[in-house]
Amino acid sequence: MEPLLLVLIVALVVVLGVGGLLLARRSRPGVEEDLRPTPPTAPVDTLAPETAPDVALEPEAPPVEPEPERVKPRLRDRLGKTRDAFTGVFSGIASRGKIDDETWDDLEEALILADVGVPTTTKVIDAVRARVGAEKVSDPERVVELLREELVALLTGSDRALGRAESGPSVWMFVGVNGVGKTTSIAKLAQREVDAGHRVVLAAADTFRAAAAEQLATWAARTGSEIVRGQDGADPGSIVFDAMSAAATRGADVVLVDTAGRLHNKVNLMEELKKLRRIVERTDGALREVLLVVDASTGQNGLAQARQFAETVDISGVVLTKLDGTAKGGIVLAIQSELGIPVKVVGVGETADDLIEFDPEEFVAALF
Ligand SMILES: Nc1nc2c(ncn2[C@@H]2O[C@H](COP(=O)(O)OP(=O)(O)O)[C@@H](O)[C@H]2O)c(=O)[nH]1
Ligand SMILES: [Mg+2]
Repeated sequence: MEPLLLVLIVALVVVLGVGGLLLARRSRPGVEEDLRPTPPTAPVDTLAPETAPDVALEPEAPPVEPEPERVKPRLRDRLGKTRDAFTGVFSGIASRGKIDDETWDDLEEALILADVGVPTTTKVIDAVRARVGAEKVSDPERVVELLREELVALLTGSDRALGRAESGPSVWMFVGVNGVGKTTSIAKLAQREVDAGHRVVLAAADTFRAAAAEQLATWAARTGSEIVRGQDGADPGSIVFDAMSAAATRGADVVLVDTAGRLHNKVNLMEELKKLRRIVERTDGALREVLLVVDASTGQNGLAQARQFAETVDISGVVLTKLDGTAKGGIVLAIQSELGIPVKVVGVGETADDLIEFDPEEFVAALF
């Protein structure tokens, strides 16, 4: 009789234990929170399993791979193709020794080819021409210098700092079409914030694509951020709401909201963004940025997209991605001058460190 009793007791303990675990996991039906701060480099699934209470905890598992060296990218080094396109033209102009129609044609062509766009190109060239006339300039090198000054002037004067709430967590929403780099940009800004000693919560409100939350969770683990995510198809609004409450409870500094880039039609997408915005705005002063993410390599198409978004959702700034490897970097100028929306940060690669604060002087200097 005794072994049977023992077996029964063991079975009871196992059933109770498993039941308890399941209950704990199901207590929040819609939204699951994973708010454990994770070490910067360890992927979630390599975290040590829970150990029995009387077993000493290992301080921290040593990283399997050596950490890749973190380098701060320089705009100058990453702007390659746009830079090459410009510098060739400028040295050609300077070497011809005089200012003539060809000078202006070459300048115009360089700007158009870099996707600065016709209105902005015309505006800039006209301004340079006027100064060449007024200052009686005859040296073509001076023309290039004046162009440089006009480009800087076109870009300066905007506030590019990302907004901070006076109290409580600041919410930054990221919007834009599919594949432009929203999730990656969130990772980059999360990394920057974590490096600055801030506590970051990522809200996985792109529930349209099954893999989206998974991608964000990987970045959360890599950057040392926390994530609030839902089951596939969960309501993005409830995720945003939960992320904001979690952030407030835990004293987080920023909540970065990842949103879907594609719904079955544009009207739905825009309506959903407006709804998310309203949810954030229920907390006074929390919404500090609605950042439109634009892929620089799409050039003038990116500008058209930006215009459509800006007409429907109030955009506070642009994150311009993929400026590395494109010759269309002039899109920065078009966005700023045609839409009046400041480019706040730029993406220049695929790692969490490949982010640069946009600085007009530095950008223009990198082109020349
Ligand atoms: N070269 C480069 N690739 C980028 C950059 N930003 C994002 N990407 C890549 O673009 C692809 C789409 O990015 P993702 O963040 O998933 O776009 P989302 O659909 O808007 O969230 C991924 O392969 C990223 O690695 C960038 O600044 N430079
Ligand atoms: Mg995404």
